[in-house]
Amino acid sequence: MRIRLTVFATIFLVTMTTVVAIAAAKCSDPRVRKEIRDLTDDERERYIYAVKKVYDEGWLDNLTENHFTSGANVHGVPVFFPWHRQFIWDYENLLRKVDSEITLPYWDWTLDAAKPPLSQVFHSNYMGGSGNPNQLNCLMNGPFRYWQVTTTVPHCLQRNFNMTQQFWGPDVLLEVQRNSQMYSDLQPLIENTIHAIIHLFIGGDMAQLISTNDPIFFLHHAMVDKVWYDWQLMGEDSKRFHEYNGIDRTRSNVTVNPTDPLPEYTHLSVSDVLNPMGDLLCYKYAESKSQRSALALFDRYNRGNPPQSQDEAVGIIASVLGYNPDAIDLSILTEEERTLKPHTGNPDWWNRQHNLDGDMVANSYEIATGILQQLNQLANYISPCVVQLAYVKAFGPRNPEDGVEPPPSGIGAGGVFQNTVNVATITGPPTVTISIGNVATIEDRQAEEVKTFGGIFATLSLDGGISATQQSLSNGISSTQPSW
Ligand SMILES: [Cu+2]
Repeated sequence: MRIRLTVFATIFLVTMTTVVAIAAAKCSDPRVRKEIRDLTDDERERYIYAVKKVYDEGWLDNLTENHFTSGANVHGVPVFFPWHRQFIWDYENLLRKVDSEITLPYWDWTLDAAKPPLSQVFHSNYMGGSGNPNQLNCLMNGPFRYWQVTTTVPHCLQRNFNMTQQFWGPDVLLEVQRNSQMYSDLQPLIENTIHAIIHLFIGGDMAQLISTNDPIFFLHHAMVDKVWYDWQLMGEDSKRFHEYNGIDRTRSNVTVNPTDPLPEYTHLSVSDVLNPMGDLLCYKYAESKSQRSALALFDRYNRGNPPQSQDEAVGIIASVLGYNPDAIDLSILTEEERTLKPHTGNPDWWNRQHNLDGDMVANSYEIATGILQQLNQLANYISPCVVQLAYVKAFGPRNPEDGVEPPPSGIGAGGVFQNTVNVATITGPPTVTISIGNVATIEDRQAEEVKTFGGIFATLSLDGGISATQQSLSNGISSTQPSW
C-alpha cells in the first residue's frame, strides 16, 4: 500500500466538472449521467419506465446471468473497475433502446451515509425501500414491487436492509481518492470497503452475485464508476485515463496490463474502457453536491482558516447542499447519528463470494478507519452527511420499511421533495440562464443569497436583480431543498 495519510496536506480544489482535455477521438457529445435526485420528475419517470421495460423484455435476466458467471474473474481483481464500467454501459444502452434520451443516473450514497434508510432514493417514487420481512423479504413497494427474477433460481426480488448500518461519508471517500497515488491503491480500497458496504446494507439479491437483479445495482455501480472517473480527473493531464496496474491474484499473481482482454468481452481489452470519453465509451458524470460540500469544508481547513464553530461548519456545508443553514438543527440528532463510526469489516461469506482476500480487506478497512479518525479529531468538524441527516430528519422523514406509505403532507413534513416545480422569474438584465437541477451553477454565478423560508418557498437573488422562485405544483407545499 502506498497510501500516505497526509490529510489536508496537498489540497487542490478539484472542480469535478472541469473538462480535462482528454484526447477523445470520437466522443464529442458525451452522455451526462446525473445524480438520481437531480433528475426532474419527468426524467425520473422515463428512467423508471425504461428500467421496467428492460426487465419485461427479459434483458435483465441475461445481464444477471453474465454477472453471475463472470463473478470470480471480475471481483477482487484489478479488472473490477473496467469490467463493471463496460457492464453498466451495456445496461445504459438497453435503457436507451427504450428511450434514446435516457442516461443512467448514479446514486451518491455518501450523502446518505449517516442514516441510509432515510435516503430519498428508497422512496416509493424512486427505487422503493426494503423488502417485507413477513414475505421472505420480497420487495413489495416502489416501482419494482412484486418483481420475479429467474437467476439463479426463480424468486421474488428481495431486499433486507440492515437498519443500523452506516456508509462511508463523502469526506472519507475524497481522502481515499486523494491518498491513492496509483490505480492499484484505489481499486482494492474502494471495492473492499466503500463499495461493499452498500451491497451489504441493502441485502437480499444485492448481497449476492445476482445483485444485478435489483435495478439499484446499476445506480450503485454508476457511483462506483464515478469514484474511479473522479480519481482519473484528479490526475495530472490525462494520464490516469490510461493508467491500469496491480496484481491479479486469480491468475498466479500476474501483473496486469492495459492490453489485457476484458473478461467475457471477447473483442475488448481493458484499454478500450479506461477513458469514458474515448473511442468506445462516451459519457461523463455531473458533479455531486455531496462531494462538493466536502471539498468546500476541506478547503477551509487547508487554507488555515478552519470553521470557528460547528455552526460555521454546518453553514459551509449547508450552502453547498442547497439548504438554509438556519434550518439545520443538529440537536435533533441522537449522539449515534451525529458520529460516524468506522466499520468493522465485511462478513467472511461476502469476501469468499466476491473473491476478496481477508487480509487485504482488513488492510483497506484500516486505512479508511484511519482517515475517519483523523477527520473526527479536527476542531469543529462535522461530516457533510450528518448535516444532510439533520435536514432529512427535520423535513423528509419516512418509514423506510414501508415505502408504499405516502409521505406525510403538511409544511415542513415529509414529502416536501415531491411535486415541486421550479419557476424562474427574470426581473431585470442581464440575462442569465439558470440551470435547473444544479445548485452549483448558482454558486458559480455568484449568487448573493439562497434562502428558504419555513419550507414555503425559496428565493434566489443574483446580482442584476434576477430572482428565481420555487413554487409547488399540486399539494401547496414547496421544497426547502432548492434544486436549481
Ligand atoms: Cu459486480
